[in-house]
Parts: sequence; structure tokens; C-alpha cells
Amino acid sequence: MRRFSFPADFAWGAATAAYQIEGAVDQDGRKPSVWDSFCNLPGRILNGDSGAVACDHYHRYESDIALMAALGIKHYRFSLAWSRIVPEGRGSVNEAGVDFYRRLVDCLQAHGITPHATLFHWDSPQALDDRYGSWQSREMAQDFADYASAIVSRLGDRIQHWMTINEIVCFTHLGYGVNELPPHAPGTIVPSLKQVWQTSHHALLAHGMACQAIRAATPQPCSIALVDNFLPTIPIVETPEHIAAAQQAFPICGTNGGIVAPALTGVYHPTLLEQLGENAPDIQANDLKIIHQPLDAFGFNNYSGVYVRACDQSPGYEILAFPTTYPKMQMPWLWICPDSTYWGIRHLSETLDRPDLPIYITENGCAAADQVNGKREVIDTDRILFLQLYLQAAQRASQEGYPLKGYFVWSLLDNFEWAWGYDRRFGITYVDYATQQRIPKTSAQWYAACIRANTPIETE
Ligand code: IFM
Repeated sequence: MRRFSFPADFAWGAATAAYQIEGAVDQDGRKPSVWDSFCNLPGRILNGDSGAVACDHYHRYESDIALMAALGIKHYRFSLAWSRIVPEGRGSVNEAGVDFYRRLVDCLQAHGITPHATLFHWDSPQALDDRYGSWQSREMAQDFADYASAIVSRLGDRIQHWMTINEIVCFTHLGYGVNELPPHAPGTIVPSLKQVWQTSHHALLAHGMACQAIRAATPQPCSIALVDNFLPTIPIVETPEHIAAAQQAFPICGTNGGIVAPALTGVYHPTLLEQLGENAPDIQANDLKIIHQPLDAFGFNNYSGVYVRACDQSPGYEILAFPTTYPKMQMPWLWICPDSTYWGIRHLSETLDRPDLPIYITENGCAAADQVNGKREVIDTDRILFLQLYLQAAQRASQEGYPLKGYFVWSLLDNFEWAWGYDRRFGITYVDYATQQRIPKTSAQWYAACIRANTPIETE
């Protein structure tokens, strides 16, 4: 039986981020980002790796784009490195850095690939960390908006899809720990949870101010999105009481109530504020209005979720721990939860009451223990299974009428997986880092077939 196809204009894409693939960290005027500095600290990155060379995409972007075009990928989500464009974080613009992205976008368009540019994927300028401690300061929001304005006024003639910030929780809550070393990301140990929440509040403010800056600077109509990895709550069984429990849990689960909720509804969830008490961030008059900007789309980075069931005691739901044998891909947090795709989309539309908002899955993928065989192939049937299940759940959402507009696989290439260095491979293309050879994995061929068919292909 033929499966439901996505709508004819469904955007099939692939995603990457600057620091994870570009390399060339000191070329053409780029100055260090906080990730360059973090990688220099002993013991922070597995095997002492860094993004200094990464996939050398800075020099190989043309062949990488040709590879993407050969797979039939029509949309590419990449990020811009703030410290290439405004090397000191504020002040003068480095035109050589802008030129790199101009060449990249021109090359994409020559191959019929639509660019989707993320302004910030974690690599903030080190100069701003030295000046005021990055996200600890409200000044970061204004500097980010100025950077957004600088790039949109220069590249807005060629780029119509802008994404402001990627996954706020990861560079704030994972970077600014309380009384412990920040485990995964650059940041500082801060004395209170309030100060951690203050960093994510500043990031939300930066998002809102950047939206305003983009609208003011764009020379043509454009789409603006926020990209977030909120935590989908999945009803353990799809019965009315468990669905209601998952809906009740969603706005207060993880950091949902303090990141995706204010961005899309204009308020921090009251239960979260109550739970935080004196640890709630300071919110100035007008902040929530700035944060709650009109958006043209929302980017949902989707990897996993949590199961929820109804219960008799307050608060009326229970978040369930994963059993020890629950299947995972090759990351400690990557439990395989395909229904998180469907429920994530449904919660955005229905639970947060934003049925108007077009949704893109801006990242989905997994790390697997890929091996190159004697024929120089990588047969990653485990990744195909993972992607197939998630895409089928995306189809269910689309079929039920939720406004899902596209899907970007994470990632086009194996790349620098942050604190895990090059040890974890998320690509549909294998990168032999010693030679920089690219080997499209079997999942790349499978993904190309899905794009051609406009539906996730069955593997049986
Ligand atoms: O590699 C990261 C990416 O930078 C942000 N989202 C999750 C991916 C996998 O961990």
C-alpha cells in the first residue's frame, strides 16, 4: 500500500552549523568564538578535538553543495559565524567574512537549493565574553541585533529564510552551571539558578530584537523563525486521559515553560514562575512584548521526548523514566521516540494554541557507529530505520492537517559534535577526517529516494 505523500511543496532539506563544519577558524579576518576558547581548555572535548579544521567546508563548500544537489536536496540550513562577520562581536563588519557566505549562497542558488540561514548556532564572539560575560549581560541582545542587521542588510538580497537562534537551552542552561563546572558548553559557573535563567532570558530578548532588526534591514519580504529543541511530551497510550496529561505537562516540562512558551505565547508559564520563585529571571517592562515577535515559521529540532501518563495525584500527570533497556542511538540522551515528532508538532499547534504557525523540522537525525567497509561503503541501516520512523510520524502530523512545511536532516555531513568531538557521527555523508573524503552513506541514498518519492520509503 502506498503511503500518504507530503504536500507537493514540502521542503526536503539538510542542516549544518558553522563551527561544526567550516574550519578555517583564523582565516579572512575571523576572530575566536567561545567555542575556539572552550576547545583549548584541557579535558573539555573528547580526545582534545576542536573545530579548527572540522570538515574544511570553508574551502570545500562547492563540492559539498554539488553533493547535496546530486542527492536532490532542495533546501539547506546552515549557520553564519558571528565572529567571521563582526569579529569583535560589536563594531566593524569584516567584509571578507560576509563574502564567504555570499559565495556560499550564490553557489546554493546556482544548484537550485534554497538557503535557510541561522544567525546564531552557539559560536558567539570571545571578545564579548571578555567584555561582559556573553549571555550573562543584556548587552548581548543589542549586539546580536546589530550583527543581524549588518548581515541582513548585506545578504538579504539573496536570503529570504532567516532563523534567529538555535536551541537556547544548550548554550545557556548547559553552559552556565550553578556550583559546578558547565558540563557541555562554554559558560561560567554562576552562583544561582536565577542567573542561569537570566542567560536564557537574554537570549530570548536577543531573538526578539533580532526579529525587529531583520524586518527593518531586509530589502525584500522574508520569513523569520526561531529554532528550538523543546521537549515533546508523549502520551503513554493515546487515550483521552493520557493525552490530556501530556498536554498539561508540555508547557512546564524541561525548560518549555521558560523558552518556547514566552517566544510563542508572550508569557513565561505561570506554573514555572511559581516553581522558580526567587530564581525566576528579572523581566523588564516590555521584554515579553519584544520576545513575542510575530514569526513566519517555527523550527523544531527533534531528537527525543518523554512519555507521560495521567495520575490521580497532583499535578495530574507523571513523567516516566525510560527503562534501562529502552532503545537509544549513540548518544546518552538519544532515546528513540518517533512519536515525539507528531506530538511536538501537535503541542506547538494545539497545546500552545498557535495553529497559525508553519512548522519546519529543522533538525532530525542520530549518531551511529558507522564503519567504512572494504568497498568504501557505509551501510547505516540503523540510521535509516531511525529516520524512517521519525518521518512517518511527521507524515501523520501532516496528514492530520498540522502545518508541517519541511524537514531538514541533521546532518549533511559528519561533523564536530561539540563536547563529543569527532567521535560521534550524525551525517548522512561520512567524512574521512584524515583525507577529507566524503562518502555518502546508504542513508543518503535512501534520503534521496524519499525526496524523489516525496514520502519516507519503506525498507522492507
Ligand atoms: O550537533 C547538534 C547540533 O549542533 C544542535 N542540535 C543537536 C545536534 C546533535 O547533538
